[in-house]
Amino acid sequence: MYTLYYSPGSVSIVTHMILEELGVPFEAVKVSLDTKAHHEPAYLKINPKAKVPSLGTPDGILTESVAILEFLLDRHGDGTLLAKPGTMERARTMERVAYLATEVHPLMNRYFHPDDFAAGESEQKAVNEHGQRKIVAFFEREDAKLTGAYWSGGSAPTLADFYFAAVVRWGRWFKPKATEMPNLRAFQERMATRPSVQRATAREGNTLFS
Ligand SMILES: N[C@@H](CCC(=O)N[C@@H](CS)C(=O)NCC(=O)O)C(=O)O
Repeated sequence: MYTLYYSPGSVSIVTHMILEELGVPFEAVKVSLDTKAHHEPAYLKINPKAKVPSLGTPDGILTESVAILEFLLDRHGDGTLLAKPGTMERARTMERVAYLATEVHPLMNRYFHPDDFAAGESEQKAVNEHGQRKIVAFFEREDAKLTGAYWSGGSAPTLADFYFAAVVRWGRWFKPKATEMPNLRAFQERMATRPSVQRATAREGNTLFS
């Protein structure tokens, strides 16, 4: 039995969707970033980095989305969401996941947390505005490229598509909204039909569009 520590709509939604997709038993524990629950002593004992997600496992707590996702899929997956180690197919999925996790997620922080990048108010405003331009350019490139059903080009989504759905969801904050770019909207609608996505988002009280 696993325990997922999540905050609605944050990057923990990726692990949440994958747990549902795998159909493994887990308990979902809300750690709301809005109420700063991630800074409470009880949670800091679970994850001293004060971030979500964290995953409680029979062998201890695991943090960092990429490590958690790889662990869950290696242990419970059938190779569809993440191919076997040593295959180029897996390397391509992980290449994409690494890009989203280490380049795109931090880029979003320029918009959501400009105070992490500059001290003064006007500098923060500049970080936020420049961040927005880069984020919109990213989504426009992605919209132009995503002409097939999924990023992988296959007929079924991989881990990279679940991660990307979380990123596109954040893209609704920008102008133009990523969720209204034609190919990204079609992708998001496709992902939203999956029962796993519906269960995870319903528990979090949101959707892939809200
Ligand atoms: N490297 C971590 C980053 C996790 C992360 O940044 N989570 C955000 C939510 S999207 C968080 O917990 N933020 C709380 C804070 O920074 O105060 C991962 O990929 O799991």
